[in-house]
Amino acid sequence: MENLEDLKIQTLKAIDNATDSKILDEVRVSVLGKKGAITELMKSLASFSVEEKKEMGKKLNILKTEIENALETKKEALATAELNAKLEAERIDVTLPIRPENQGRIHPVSKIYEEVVSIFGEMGFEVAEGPDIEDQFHNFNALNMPANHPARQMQDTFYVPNPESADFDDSYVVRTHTSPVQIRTMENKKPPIRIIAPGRTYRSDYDATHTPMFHQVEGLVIDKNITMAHLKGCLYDFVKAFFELDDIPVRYRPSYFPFTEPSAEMDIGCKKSKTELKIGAGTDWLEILGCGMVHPNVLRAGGIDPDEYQGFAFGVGIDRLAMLKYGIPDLRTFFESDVRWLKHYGFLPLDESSMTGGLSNNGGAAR
Ligand code: 2NL
Repeated sequence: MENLEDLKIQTLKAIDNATDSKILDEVRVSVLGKKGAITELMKSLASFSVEEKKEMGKKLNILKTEIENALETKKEALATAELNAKLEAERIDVTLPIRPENQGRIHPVSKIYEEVVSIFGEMGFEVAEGPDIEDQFHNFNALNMPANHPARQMQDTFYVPNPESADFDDSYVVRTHTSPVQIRTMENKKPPIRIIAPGRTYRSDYDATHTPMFHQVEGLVIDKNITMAHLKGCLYDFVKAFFELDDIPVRYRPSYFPFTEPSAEMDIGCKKSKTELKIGAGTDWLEILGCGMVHPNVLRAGGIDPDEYQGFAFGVGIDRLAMLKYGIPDLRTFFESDVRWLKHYGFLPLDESSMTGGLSNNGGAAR
């Protein structure tokens, strides 16, 4: 017990000399650990007299506190030094010029997204956005898809539990299309309405042409006396601008969507061969989007009187457009975050899309 002072001097010296937190921790264990010097001394007190116990116990406690404080101070100093060393090692000089081989690329989906927004923007459409997680009213019911409607099953929906209700009808969904954004717009805005709703959508599906997260642009026009002729003129102008062609054969095939009546699918003329797809000429057809006149029930759900107003709507898959325009064969590769893929199919940051500056800017950065 006489060498308590020695123990103190030695320990404080060891703490002072510790060059990293691992060594510091070894010092702590050697003194305060289960078999540490001070711990052992504390244990040995049991064999002392009451008086001695009191005196030694007090001394040991003071020493223990002193060492603990020294350890804590040193620990903080080491942490600061280690952080500074790390920051210094990872220092980046942001004023250095970019190395061309390391320059980032704009993802083809972002590129198409900007192109589509830019084309419809030029036609007078506003961009509307909404939440990825929706209630079933906005994602389904308001779109003329009541509970037990077969289209609900068709959509392979991801459901999200509602913490406030065990009733399945109250559970949320990750939106299966961007239509709920348009329902919300109808609820909040009086016609005339002319919006596009671009964004992420989700369905439980995975193969070469389907990924569980995908991108869609939907459009909605509502005003008095809107007819299918307006829809056809608008979409014709869109495909011409998008594929940068002065003329392009189009046809509409009857289709079915719960939210439109009548409904149609729009095809564009093309020439398909084993190795190539040429858009804008030829005797083959390529499906490009779905569209139709907004169903009266949908207008009513959005608070709009169908006897006073009519509308048309359409939905386009952005990822599919990107596959077509850039000849990318497998949709799954879009979301694998492979920088080599991005370098091949991506675009340089300054290749902004605009109707006046040119949409495609001569294709991808790599071509
Ligand atoms: C497709 C088909 C479509 C709509 C989306 C829509 C939205 C409202 C009301 C009516 Cl709020 N319709 N959207 C209409 C027709 C087709 O998408 O195949 N998309 C990839």
